Amino acid sequence: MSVSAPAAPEVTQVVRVKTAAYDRQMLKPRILHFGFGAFARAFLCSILDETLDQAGPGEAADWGLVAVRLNSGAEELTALDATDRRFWVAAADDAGIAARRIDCLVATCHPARDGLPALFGHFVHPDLSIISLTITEKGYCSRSGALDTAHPGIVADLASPRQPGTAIGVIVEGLRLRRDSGLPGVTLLPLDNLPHNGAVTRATVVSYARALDEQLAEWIARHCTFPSTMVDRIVPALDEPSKQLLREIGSDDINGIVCEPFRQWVIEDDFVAGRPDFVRAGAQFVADVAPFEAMKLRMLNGSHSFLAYLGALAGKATISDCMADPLFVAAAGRLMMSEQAPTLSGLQGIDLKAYSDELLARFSNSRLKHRTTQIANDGSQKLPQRLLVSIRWHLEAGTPFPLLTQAVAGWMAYVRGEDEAGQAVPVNDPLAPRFAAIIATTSDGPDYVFGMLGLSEVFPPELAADARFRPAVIDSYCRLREQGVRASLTALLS
Ligand code: CS2
Repeated sequence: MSVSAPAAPEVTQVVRVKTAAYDRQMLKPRILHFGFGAFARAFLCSILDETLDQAGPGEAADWGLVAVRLNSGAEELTALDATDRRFWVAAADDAGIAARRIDCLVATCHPARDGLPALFGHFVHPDLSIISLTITEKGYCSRSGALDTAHPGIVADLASPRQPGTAIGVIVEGLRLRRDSGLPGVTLLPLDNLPHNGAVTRATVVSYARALDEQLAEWIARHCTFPSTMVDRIVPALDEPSKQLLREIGSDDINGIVCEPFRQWVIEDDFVAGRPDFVRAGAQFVADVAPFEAMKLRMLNGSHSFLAYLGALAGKATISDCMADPLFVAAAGRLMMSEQAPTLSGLQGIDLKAYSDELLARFSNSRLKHRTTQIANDGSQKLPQRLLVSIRWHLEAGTPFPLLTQAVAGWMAYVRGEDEAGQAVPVNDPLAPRFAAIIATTSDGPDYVFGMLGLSEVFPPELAADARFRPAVIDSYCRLREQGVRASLTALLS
């Protein structure tokens, strides 16, 4: 089956359509990507494809990508194979749509479909240079930046390292085979919203390897690199609203992805086996990504989580629905400028007010149906770097942080599984069974908040016990439950 180009839509809007100019026959399996979901397609693949298009004369445009998924989604990879591994990325906003056909995929692989040996075959390919990751926060099996040795997936993989199930276990076994084949090291390139994601990847991979084989750990540490990156593009899951938009522009591509036009990639230039010149597609190489990561995680992702929990509780289905409500716009703007921006440093030349205004405009993009309940997923993995790090900053500085507290209280209310109208909301989180146990054994109020603060994976004990933080969360939570989201936000903004 081929992928047909979007046709001109009936509605009045600008639609631009582009297909790759480079020679697909030249592609080699140089990038092995884990976690091939919507974000990888709309971010890494679109940047890679544009980079390949702009290769200079005589330069080999050979950076093909192998798409891997380890858990769900084997059928999505099979659907990609059926379109010759081509798919459309439609960058949409209220001004129009720019669609590009992506050609850079050279293979797909899922161990449940193809077998583990097929996956490990990609590790021992001499052309492999980069292993990139969009495995979400929980995929790193880390706790406070180090390998979580009690993680059930890690425990299982360490007991049976030749049959791994986690990304960390698969990568280490794959690198072992690579080393044993006498091949050189590779770059491990994380693209997930974790602070110091390169260092976290290094820590988890090397510690896991060390638990099995000290020499392998040494080899990885010496021969592989782990650049940190800050990634940014809003890409809703490929669900019905995205498919509807694709149909509106005449695309019948079942693999097509809708995202926003904005894209930002800031990368540490530490690649051990070469890299595409991503600068050609707008990426920025810097010596230290940390200030950019902190800015994006706190300003964008922090307010995303704030809007997701409080918005979902108030019955708002999407982020743009939140932005249609002046109360939520004001609250998100205040959170960014009064409570997140002051915590940032090392960002010479960046105007944080302009950044915050741009974020509010991006959130307002009504073409993206970015569900609040999607962003609400995995809060236990997201709160520390999006909200709690800033709360700790304010506690040290002695400054107020009412909206950050409100977001934490909103999360606690959300994971009870119902919005304010009593409608069920999905609670997808690795700690969901723990939430359920706390809900079952506490009364709804301060008792429940105490229980939730006892989740040491989320709240470091000294934060949970802090004499300013603990009563503030209890107050916020109780007000939220008694008066609702609107009244609580109105009171905080007055
Ligand atoms: C979102 C992010 O789902 C979430 O948690 O906050 O996926 C967000 O859309 C991206 O980080 C934007 O770059």
